[in-house]
Amino acid sequence: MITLYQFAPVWNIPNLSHFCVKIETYLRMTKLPYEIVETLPLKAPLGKLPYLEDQGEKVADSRFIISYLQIQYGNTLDAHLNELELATAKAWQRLIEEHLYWLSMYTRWNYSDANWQQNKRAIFSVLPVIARDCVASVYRYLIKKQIYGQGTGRLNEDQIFALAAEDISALTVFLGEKDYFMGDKASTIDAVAYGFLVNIIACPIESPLKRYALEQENLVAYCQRIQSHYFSECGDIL
Ligand SMILES: N[C@@H](CCC(=O)N[C@@H](CS)C(=O)NCC(=O)O)C(=O)O
Repeated sequence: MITLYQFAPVWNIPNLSHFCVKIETYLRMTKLPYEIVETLPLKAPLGKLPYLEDQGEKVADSRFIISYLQIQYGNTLDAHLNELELATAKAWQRLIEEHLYWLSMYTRWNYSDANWQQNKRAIFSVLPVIARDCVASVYRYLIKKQIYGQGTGRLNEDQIFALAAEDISALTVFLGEKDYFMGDKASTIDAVAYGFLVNIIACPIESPLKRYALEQENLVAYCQRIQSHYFSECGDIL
């Protein structure tokens, strides 16, 4: 049995981690049976979640988790895509995971005290009260260092939210009237896009990024469609 290690669920979305939702969505889209172990990144092989255990092997990093699952169980989800479509999907994946992700991270860890309190409660409430504040402060320091190192943390808010609007607009235009990113059938890029968009649109982290994304009716409907289909237990996204 595949075991997926991820954060405990909070809010009305599958997980507060964009990358964890990506993997759980992929598992549901491919109908692979799995069980979940709730944990924190401290114990993960690369210090990050998600990671997965299967047949005695630990696989870390969502990109390598999907490669592993494709090799072990077949790449049925993307079988209908041609080379150009696969290349296009890969470029979107990188925009979402390597750019939009950091803008979203900024809204959780840097942007406002209200957001930080939400984020802190969501992640660290699983810890004993005595350790919670201290671990949360250390983590906040480390994650803000990552956001600064990646570059987003060096920009001002106007610049950050201008970049966010560019990413969201690009996604809105590309999705257009389609049901899924690459057409009328779900593929791996939809596990990615849903994982990240639902973590912007449907969680209580307020910012111009969320407000702008909520204005894009097709993206909101897309998240609702995927959530209703694959995560009906989470209810409606809004
Ligand atoms: N490239 C990794 C990124 C995973 C990642 O950044 N996970 C975050 C949660 S969304 C994490 O565990 N961060 C903890 C840390 O950086 O200390 C992947 O694709 O899995």
